[in-house]
Amino acid sequence: MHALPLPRRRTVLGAAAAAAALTAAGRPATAAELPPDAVVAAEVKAEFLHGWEGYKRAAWGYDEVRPVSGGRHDFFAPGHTFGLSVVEALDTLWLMELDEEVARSADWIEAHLDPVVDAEVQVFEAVIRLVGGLLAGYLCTGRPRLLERCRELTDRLLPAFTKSPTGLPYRHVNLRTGAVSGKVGPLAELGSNLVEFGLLSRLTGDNTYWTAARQAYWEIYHRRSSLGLLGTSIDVETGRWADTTSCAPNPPVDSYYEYLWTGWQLFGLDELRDQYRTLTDAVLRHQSERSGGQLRFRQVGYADGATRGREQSELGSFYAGLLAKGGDLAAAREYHRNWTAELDRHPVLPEVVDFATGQVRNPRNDLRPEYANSCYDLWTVTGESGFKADAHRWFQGMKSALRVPGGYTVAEDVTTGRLGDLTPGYWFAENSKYLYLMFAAAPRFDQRTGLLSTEGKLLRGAVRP
Ligand code: DMJ
Repeated sequence: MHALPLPRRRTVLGAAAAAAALTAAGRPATAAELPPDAVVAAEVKAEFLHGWEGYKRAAWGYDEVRPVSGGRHDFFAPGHTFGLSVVEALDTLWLMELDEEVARSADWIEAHLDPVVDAEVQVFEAVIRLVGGLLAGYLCTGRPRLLERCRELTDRLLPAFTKSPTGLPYRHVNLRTGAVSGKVGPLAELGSNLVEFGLLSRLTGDNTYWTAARQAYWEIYHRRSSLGLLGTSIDVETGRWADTTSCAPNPPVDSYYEYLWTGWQLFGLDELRDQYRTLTDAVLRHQSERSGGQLRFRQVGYADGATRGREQSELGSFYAGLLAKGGDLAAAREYHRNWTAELDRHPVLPEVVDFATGQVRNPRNDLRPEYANSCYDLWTVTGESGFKADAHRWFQGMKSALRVPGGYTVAEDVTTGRLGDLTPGYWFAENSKYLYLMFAAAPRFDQRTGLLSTEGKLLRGAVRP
């Protein structure tokens, strides 16, 4: 889903550091052994600031920092910055009550974020990261220009929907010219927009955005097989499946399912809840594979349910939290246990594992937040401190293995400890936020009504001082 370019410079963890990382993640703390909440919350905030200061020092105003070399990375288009990390960090900074940083970031966005730039952007990433980030920033700070920017940007993304014969969005759009490209899109890209577009329509009173996203959802749902399964990708011009494998909950379909549930929570529209239920029942029925109290999901043909693969991506680990929120708590626990067991084997989770053989298929770690996201969701649903212990252990693993003087970085190989050189923008939106909301009595977040997007953006529950 996120084709992160390979870092230019490579760093190898020293043997001692790698061993320390393995030890740190090797033994899970029990809930009773956890340090006091306030101590963990302070540590989480300090680590977030370590990454943030590293970004500010080396790459302020650029999309992403390369924390080892001190370089910068343009995420959307070479030669263009959207200040992605600033937008990603904004609501996290606000929740952590770092108000000087909030003001500095919002000022930068208002002065520099150009939504009309002559650049081709990936619609999905622009929606979940930039549109979502601007919406969250507006909800947190109340600064109207953030909402204006958000609307300007979304208007520039709309041709991806309106130029498509089916209403399913093209993958890319040029923000200045409106030219579209990329006619075969995976479900996560076609369908992770409902929440941001719906919220924008609600805030502006203009239904254009909501109507476009809702049509795309129905276009996908209608194409389910008689088993109730969906394929992986669709040609948006013909409406035909380009790949008929049901690979849920892995990428590149992952957040499509999440948006049905979050959309139902945010807008209370029964059709979203019903679509979620029908599709989730089918995934649980036809893709589940259990052993030793753990649940995994096979890849299957969407029409016949025949097995096509047994790989699982770290990105799919968010699904435990989604299953819990959707009422499938037993399955959620079993699936989460499978990822916790993976953490017994590696200091930080590898990108892809073959669960039939236990082999690592992709040894990278892209500083992803999905396991912590599930810990947070499972904790909010159950109130059980065991999930805080899981999150704490994950945090310590990340800190031990991926912390560098310039912030936090991806790993090229978790089995050898070889590091890369990038702090992805989502690290500022998600990793620390889930931890912070679990351990800090965050006065600016209403835990009862609070709702976050797939990118960890605050959609509801901001308590303004
Ligand atoms: C984030 O951009 C979002 O969580 C998205 O839904 C998929 N995962 C990445 C981070 O791994």
